[in-house]
Amino acid sequence: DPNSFQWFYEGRNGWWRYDARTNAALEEAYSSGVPSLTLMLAGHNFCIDLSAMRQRRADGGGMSRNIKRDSDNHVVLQEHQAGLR
Ligand code: V3L
Repeated sequence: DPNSFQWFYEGRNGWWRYDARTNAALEEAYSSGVPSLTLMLAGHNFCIDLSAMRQRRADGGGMSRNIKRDSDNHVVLQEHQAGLR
């Protein structure tokens, strides 16, 4: 859907897409003004802070990562230009 949005978390070499279910949960939280949420991802609870636009494991371990929200058509164009689509 070119009018939809995709959320990402930052990795060492670029941005990772949140999975579709988490993406939908983030869109729901964002559009209702929820400042942060905790979700189970890859076996850990993560606190995703939509005010600070960062995520981190709820137990304080691991990395604090930047997150971003981008229009999906923009992302598809970037991936097309990079030869990924
Ligand atoms: N969705 C799914 N898995 C996640 C997420 C998320 N939003 N956040 C972290 N993990 P941490 P580089 C990531 C995983 O933040 O080298 C990537 O998906 C996380 O996986 O490190 O930084 C890559 O698989 C890690 O396995 O504390 O680009 C991998 O890191 C684990 O949860 C390397 O990415 C701990 O997260």
